[in-house]
Amino acid sequence: MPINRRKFYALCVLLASMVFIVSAGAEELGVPSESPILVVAGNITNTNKGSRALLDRRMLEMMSEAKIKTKTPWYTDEVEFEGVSFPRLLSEVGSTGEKLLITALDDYSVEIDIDDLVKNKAILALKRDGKNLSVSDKGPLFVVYPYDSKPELKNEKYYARSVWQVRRIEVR
Ligand SMILES: Nc1nc2c(c(=O)[nH]1)N[C@H]1C(S)=C(S)[C@@H](COP(=O)(O)O)O[C@H]1N2
Ligand SMILES: [Mo]
Repeated sequence: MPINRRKFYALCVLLASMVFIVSAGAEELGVPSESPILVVAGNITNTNKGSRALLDRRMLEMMSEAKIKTKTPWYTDEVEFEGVSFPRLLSEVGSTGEKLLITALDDYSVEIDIDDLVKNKAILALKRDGKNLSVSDKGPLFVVYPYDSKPELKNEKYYARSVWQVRRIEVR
């Protein structure tokens, strides 16, 4: 089939629009269909409620691709956590910041450099040993580090950054 110049341009425009639609879709955060369990605020570009990003369990499960198998100060045996890596979470919300203020249901909060979370491969865990973390078991969301991966993580500094019952993250 001969392709003339007109057809070639039309094809280019079509391909360019397809690429545009796909990439725009990738940045779309979506909206929660259940009660949100996490609010992300601050320096983010992908929002779904005013200036904030509200995420329900389903949305977080879609992003959940990270696992950490480790011993911890909280359980006798080694456990396996499953959840969302910080690079994934922060790309979904379009983070433009450098630090996170992570706040829990009991109002405990801690500010952590994003670089530290990423370098040490911390995750925002949704599950432990295949089961959703309940509020009575440090859920629904728990910041965990792979404590067994480096001696410096088995330390009060990192235990204090292991925020359980997380409900809000402010990107600063
Ligand atoms: N939600 C919440 N997470 C928290 C804390 C807290 O008080 N509330 N304390 C932190 C500190 S200082 C430490 S050392 C560990 C201790 O966890 P534990 O109290 O279950 O031993 O959790 C961290 N995460
Ligand atoms: Mo602590």
